[in-house]
Amino acid sequence: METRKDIAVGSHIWAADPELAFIDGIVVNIKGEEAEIQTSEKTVVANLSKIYPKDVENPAGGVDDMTKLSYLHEPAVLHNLATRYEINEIYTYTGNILIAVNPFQGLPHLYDTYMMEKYKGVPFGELGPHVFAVADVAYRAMVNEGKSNSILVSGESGSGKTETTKMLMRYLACLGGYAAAEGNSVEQQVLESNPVLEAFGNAKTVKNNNSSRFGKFVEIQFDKQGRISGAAIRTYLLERSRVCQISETERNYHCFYLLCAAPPEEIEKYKLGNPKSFHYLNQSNCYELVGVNDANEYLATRRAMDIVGISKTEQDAIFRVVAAILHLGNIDFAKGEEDSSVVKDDESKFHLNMTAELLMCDPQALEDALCKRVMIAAEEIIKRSLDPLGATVRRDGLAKTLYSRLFDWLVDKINVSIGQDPHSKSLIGVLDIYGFESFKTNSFEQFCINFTNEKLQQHFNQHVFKMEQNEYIEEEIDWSYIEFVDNQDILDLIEKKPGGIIALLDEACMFPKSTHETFSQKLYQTFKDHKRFIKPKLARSDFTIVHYAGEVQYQSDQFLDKNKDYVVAEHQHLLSASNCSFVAGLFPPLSEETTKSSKFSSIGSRFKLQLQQLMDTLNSTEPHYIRCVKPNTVLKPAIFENINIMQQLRSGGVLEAIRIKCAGFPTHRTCIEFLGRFGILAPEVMRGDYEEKVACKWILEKMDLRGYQIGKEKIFLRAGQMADLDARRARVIDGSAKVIQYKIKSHV
Ligand code: AOV
Ligand code: MG
Repeated sequence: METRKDIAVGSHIWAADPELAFIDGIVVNIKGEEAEIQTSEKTVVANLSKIYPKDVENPAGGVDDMTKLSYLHEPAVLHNLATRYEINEIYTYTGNILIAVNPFQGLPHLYDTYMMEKYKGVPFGELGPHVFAVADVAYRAMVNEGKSNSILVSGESGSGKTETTKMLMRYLACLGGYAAAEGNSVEQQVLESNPVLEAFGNAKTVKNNNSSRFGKFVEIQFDKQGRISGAAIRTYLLERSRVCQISETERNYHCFYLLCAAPPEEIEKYKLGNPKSFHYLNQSNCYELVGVNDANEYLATRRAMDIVGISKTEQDAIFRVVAAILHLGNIDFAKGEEDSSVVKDDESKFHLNMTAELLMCDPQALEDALCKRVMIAAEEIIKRSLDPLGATVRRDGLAKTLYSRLFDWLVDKINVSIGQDPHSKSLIGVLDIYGFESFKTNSFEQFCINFTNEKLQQHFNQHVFKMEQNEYIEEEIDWSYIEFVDNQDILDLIEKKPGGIIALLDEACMFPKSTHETFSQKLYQTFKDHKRFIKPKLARSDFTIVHYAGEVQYQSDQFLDKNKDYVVAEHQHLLSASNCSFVAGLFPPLSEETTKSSKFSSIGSRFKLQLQQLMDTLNSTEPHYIRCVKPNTVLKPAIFENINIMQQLRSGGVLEAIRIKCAGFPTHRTCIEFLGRFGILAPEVMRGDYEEKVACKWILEKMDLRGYQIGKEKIFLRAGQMADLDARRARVIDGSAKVIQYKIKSHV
């Protein structure tokens, strides 16, 4: 291996460190491939391939754009973010990608109206990095070029995506808003859709006290004058299991607690009480959120519902369904005759009656729908009893179905009420979607979420690559030999038709004898040579996908169940017959065909389709990226966990973007900057009266560098060349210092 030209004894460097990710020091000795490094605390030895040159001329407060870093590598990026975070500079650009580090504290001046005014119409990059700048550039591009734009916000749970999205929407509403002639303005409705959706789609998790449990794409439509004229909200994959199952320290969806804190007359009407008395809430010991008053939130949600156009009658029906779900969860079953089950005791009977009353359906029919299964076998209808466990599963199934239908209803209603502008030619889409997830156990939800992230990552890579190329084209330099590896192979593994994992899962779901084990066997067989697929040692049905952001091991045991979307026929009959038109409306009658066909509807395939539609929309827009970073796992301000953040930069594609840059010409400098820094390497050139570009060329040739490019105004250097030049520059400066010392000494 070639020894490194850019590292020598005396070089300031970063070395990999297991605790801090990287530590800085000075090389004091080099032996073969090993360097001895003096840090402020200790001496360490590191392989030359694991050390990175450190820019000692970096400004004290860091740089507001990573591309201004002399050395674009992991430690420099991390150090720059840390330096800025320390002084509450939470935003940093990487070219036109905005990195936002969650401050975990209110920084009100950062988002006030003064700030909004300040960013209006100012060219990108002129003011400090900010979400408003991203929204502004998207808006201007849309107004000036009539082209749709999109802003994609990503990052792991709790990193600040939803907060960022709200700021973007607020800024866009401010730019495109105008006083409505009557009623609530479109932009007001768009903004108030957030608290409504959060009440029903957000919950406290271990990672975030206000975690969105669904993905969201808000499409804001504008008229020719650049005023907001309509909006459409699309949501993705609400987490259904939370409705009846919550882990310790987490909560169910906010709306349940809000309703339990409603004014007394409503509590009386819905026969509610302490949340501790409900099975769907008391599986976890957490009921309250620090700093949140559920009673106030209830009223605020009601007000937001008024604004988005949900009538009082509808609101009443919505909360009736929410209350019904709580009562439903309290119906327990006991063993009846033979293998049947009965409603357990008087208390359960009370809840059964309450559920029926709130849903306005017949209590006996409800009991039957929970405890019995109707089988249709050759012209004959057989009613079979379910055992208590079977009945409980049914009960939870009904709760989940009701809740997800309710959520979908809300989204539809908001869309209808805000209204779409059929004439709008340009829109700004804002995407707030779940980031890459890897837990101890990963199920179908993580599979879908990570699939989404693979899709978006591909979009991101292509975009970053294209942007890079555009700059090269503008500067008229040769870029033809730059390549990058994308993640198409992982996408094929997941979504290829036929033969991808989703297709195989659907096949398994349609074949009555399949189990998760036969499904996994099929995967092992099909992908035994796929380099993105691993059968974990010792695992019987787990499988691992090598995602772009790292390996994730999935437990396949619930994949088949979770992929099947069906409403139990008895539940369908029961609720479509409800005397409440709202409840009946949640269960529109099925067409003959769907009732008869035994074909199931695949959640995975539907999700894949939704995702494809989303990608099509995004592909027709000019994208802007915001990468949110969660600085620590304790959700507190001023704590910056290096290793954790490195992992996020890696999985969020920030480092991937940098890798793409590095594959080309990571350092761009204007000729003037270049001469200012490196003129010292060729004083004879500087003395001559050369044109700047020619002078640069002379210096680069004298230094014997290869592969760089000189554009119209900028010098483009390959990875490592800047450090190489710096090392030589340091030697020259050091040399002349010694000469001066010598002169001084000989004078004495
Ligand atoms: P997420 O959307 O990325 O997580 P949120 O946007 O809900 O994360 O942010 C989590 C919490 O961090 C918020 O409730 C705030 O307390 C705080 N926070 C985030 N951004 C800011 C900011 N700019 N200023 C002040 N505080 C902030 V999830 O929905 O869980 O993936 O599914
Ligand atoms: Mg969120």
